[in-house]
Amino acid sequence: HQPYDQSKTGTGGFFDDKEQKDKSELIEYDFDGSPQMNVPGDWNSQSEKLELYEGTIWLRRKFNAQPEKGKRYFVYFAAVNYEAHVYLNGKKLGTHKGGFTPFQFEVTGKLKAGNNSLIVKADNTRKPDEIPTVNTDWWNYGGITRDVYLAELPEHFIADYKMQLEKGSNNSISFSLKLADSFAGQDVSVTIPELNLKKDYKTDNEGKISEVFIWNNLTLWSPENPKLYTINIKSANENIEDKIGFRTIEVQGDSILLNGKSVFFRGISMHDENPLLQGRLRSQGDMRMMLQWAKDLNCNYVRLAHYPHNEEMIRLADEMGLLVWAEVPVYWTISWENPVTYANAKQQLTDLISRDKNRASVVVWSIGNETPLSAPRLSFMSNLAETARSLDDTRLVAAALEVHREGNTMILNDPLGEKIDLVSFNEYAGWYFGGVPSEITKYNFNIKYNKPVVITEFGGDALGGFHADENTRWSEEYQEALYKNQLIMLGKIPALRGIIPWILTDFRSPRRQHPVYQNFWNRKGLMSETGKKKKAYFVLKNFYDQMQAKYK
Ligand code: ADA
Repeated sequence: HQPYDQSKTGTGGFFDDKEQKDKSELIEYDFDGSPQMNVPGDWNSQSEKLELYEGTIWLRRKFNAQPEKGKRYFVYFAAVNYEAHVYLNGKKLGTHKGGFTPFQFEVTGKLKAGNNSLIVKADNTRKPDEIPTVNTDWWNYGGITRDVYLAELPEHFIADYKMQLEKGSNNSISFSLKLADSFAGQDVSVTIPELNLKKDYKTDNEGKISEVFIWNNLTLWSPENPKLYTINIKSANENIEDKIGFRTIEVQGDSILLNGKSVFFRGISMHDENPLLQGRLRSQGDMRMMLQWAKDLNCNYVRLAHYPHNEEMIRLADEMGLLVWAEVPVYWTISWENPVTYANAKQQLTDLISRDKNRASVVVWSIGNETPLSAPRLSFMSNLAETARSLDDTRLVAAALEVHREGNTMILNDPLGEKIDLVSFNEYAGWYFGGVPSEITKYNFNIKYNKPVVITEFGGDALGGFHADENTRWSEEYQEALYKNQLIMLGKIPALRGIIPWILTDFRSPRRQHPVYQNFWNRKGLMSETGKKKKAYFVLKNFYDQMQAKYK
């Protein structure tokens, strides 16, 4: 059972009901003899033939079930990229759009005793009005990329709960819970054994519980001490165990305060991609590897770009002590004026926040990346910012904003900056503009907002193992010099409170076949796709060691 708030749409996702009506019955083809595919797993990394495939694939799984009377059953998908049409025993359960967020269908009464057949038609065709849209700089891995569960639940099951510190407080814990229906009078107990805390509740007429209580002497969660408390939530027929950390994050002037103390984000970006396999991260081990690489670099912060990563990844970040920037795939130019596109973006943001709201590691909800200043995107983005805030006022809201240049000045006066908590932007001085690395220290900054500055991207491509002088593009020495000079240049920003260079490892990028800059691979990794450290890695690590000492 995954705590996941499905009240927003009834089924937890963005559904295309028309399509659902059109094809409600399925004639089941003979799948026997068809190739096997691992689930979870994208299809591109499982067969050479499918390496660059975008389109439709049908997947079937037969399974046994023994449904019991009085129980409810759900098929839960942690993610299918991009559009999923789901059938159980030939009957359509529904459709979901959005490649990175979870959804579920109730199958109570539809699940048979004995053999069942679950069929998913997954379609990762990119379309202009979708989120993300057609053009992105990452590979569009298709299929059932994350876990699938059959969940057996009691009648009045716990559909959702939230436990965290209230905004600005280090001892006031807000707890809320709701049952899947409005069953009143359900006994629910909450215990935190380590604190000797036990609370007994009864659900109200809406099947809900909501309380704020004071608890002093909590050990707060931080990257240095990622303290998680085991929480048990027990009702008549359910016993949920979770591990929850408590921490505060806020902005004061141009400082970011974590548990009331000024913090510098020693960040790195990563995709949900195992560079060794050139596929989505599948196992917990894969995910641990990526986060451990970030820890080895002495990061306290990861940007999980550019879409929601696996829930398991966020849980690991909680456990391993890494702050998280979580993002929705509002990337580059999308259909700003299409209300359906907006509804989709809003749904993905809502689902992300609903899924990860109990994770202490997540401190920033990012509503998008490099949305062009010239585009009619302000009301779209402002509404997303408001959505994030209204759903969760205990975290920061951010986006990678746009800068423009006048002579040697990078100017940030993007009006979206008014609506969000951090000044974040991507700039590629020394790679896409500005000459060779030694020349970029000429740049100055003119930033309109008195808010903490967290640089969301900088970097340049280097072929691991290619050595030359520091003016030779693609050499490790060029990238190394670029990092050194970026740090000098960015050091001129008084309110600099974090950097998140692009990117931890090289990654597949076959869609963006830029004739000059890249072909199939984006080589801006500090590590190659086999995990070999490039020279720039050590420049950043050294800087992070210094910043760690400075912000002790
Ligand atoms: C953009 C984008 C990134 C990355 C980068 C690059 O800034 O946000 O996804 O691809 O470009 O390497 O060019």
